[in-house]
Amino acid sequence: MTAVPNYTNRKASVTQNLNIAVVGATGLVGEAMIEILQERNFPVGTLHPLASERSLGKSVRFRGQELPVAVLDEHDFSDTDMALFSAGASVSENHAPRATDAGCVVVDNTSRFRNEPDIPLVIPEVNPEALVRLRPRNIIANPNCSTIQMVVALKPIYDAAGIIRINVATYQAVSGAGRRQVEELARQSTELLSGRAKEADAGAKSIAFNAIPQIDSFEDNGYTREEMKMVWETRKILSDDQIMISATAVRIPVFFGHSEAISIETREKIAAAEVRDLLRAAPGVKVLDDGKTGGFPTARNEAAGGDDVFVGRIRDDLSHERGISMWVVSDNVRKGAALNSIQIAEILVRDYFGGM
Ligand code: NAP
Ligand code: 3JN
Repeated sequence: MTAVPNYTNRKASVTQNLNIAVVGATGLVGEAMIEILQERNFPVGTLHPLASERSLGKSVRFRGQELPVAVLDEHDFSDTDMALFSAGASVSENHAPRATDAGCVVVDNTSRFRNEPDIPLVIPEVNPEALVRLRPRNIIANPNCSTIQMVVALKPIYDAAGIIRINVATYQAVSGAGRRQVEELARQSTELLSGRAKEADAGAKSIAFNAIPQIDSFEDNGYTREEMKMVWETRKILSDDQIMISATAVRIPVFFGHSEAISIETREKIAAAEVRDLLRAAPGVKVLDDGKTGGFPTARNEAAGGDDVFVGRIRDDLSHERGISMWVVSDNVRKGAALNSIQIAEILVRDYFGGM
């Protein structure tokens, strides 16, 4: 991993614990963030779980205590050292600047700031050095889940052989769209299996037993925003405006774990066996590639609930002499969102707040 320089202007010293706000604490991502803060023994002083008025009366469990969820609109960030935002882009738009104005550092899991040139967009295994640009905004953006697992798997190949072109099809779990969509898949599946399904409205697509080639809204170029996020974000993270990327993002009836079929064209010829060796040594990556029945990773069996990006089915692309194809799966809520944000926070604690 690239060393990250120390920062000046530290707000707190890490002999003391940090006061952390989780914005969107009752959501799938916020809930995973709180679990991971506990799992990784993050130096939390006070945890502020924040959500909307809808969550008043709810609580979250942290280190054996029930903490009441408070309303974001009413939270004063002046005593909060770091805020992990995961409540949608418009919430970040309205409240992240309010948090940074109060002296808080924001790790933002939404798309709101990802494409702004003075905001670092960080995957800790890939470009931790981008954190030197933390100032003056004090906001770090967490990439989209589909981008994160793809770039973690491709970075070692990019460094070794160069990558000119990426073609990717995603198979994305419903948890990527939030708690309500997880419940909707369960509801539709139960209705269909018990013969109680109603006809879908004209034009509406069911998620149970289906595959839907639209995630997020359509852009003018015929791609969806989810697909274009993969293009914009990969270029920014790799600092490479020339890399060509074409994505097809598909929602499938899986609860947790995104899968991706990726084909790349490298600058230099690299053999599948070499790629396997590179990826076996790569941070955050596990290779499971036995070339036989079941010798590959899947979302449900390997990825869900874990921290790694799994890679399998690594092979020479028969359609290009400098082509490699592979299958990549990871837990979209953990490495794709919550875990990546907390890994960023851990670097900030070590290099910005001065400890850990
Ligand atoms: P979710 O399960 O639907 O949860 C949404 C959370 O946001 C809830 O805690 C909700 O609280 C809170 N919230 C919504 N509106 C709010 C408001 N006006 N003020 C305060 N809190 C508000 O969704 P999720 O899966 O956790 O995802 C949340 C966000 O994370 C997404 O919108 C997206 O921006 C980001 N995300 C990023 C990735 C990624 O690829 N990096 C992946 C998934 C999600 P209430 O119930 O009280 O409204
Ligand atoms: O659909 C998925 O699998 C990933 C979704 C991510 C997402 C969902 C709602 C809003 C995002 C994101 O992180 O790009 C956003 C958003 O912040 O725009």
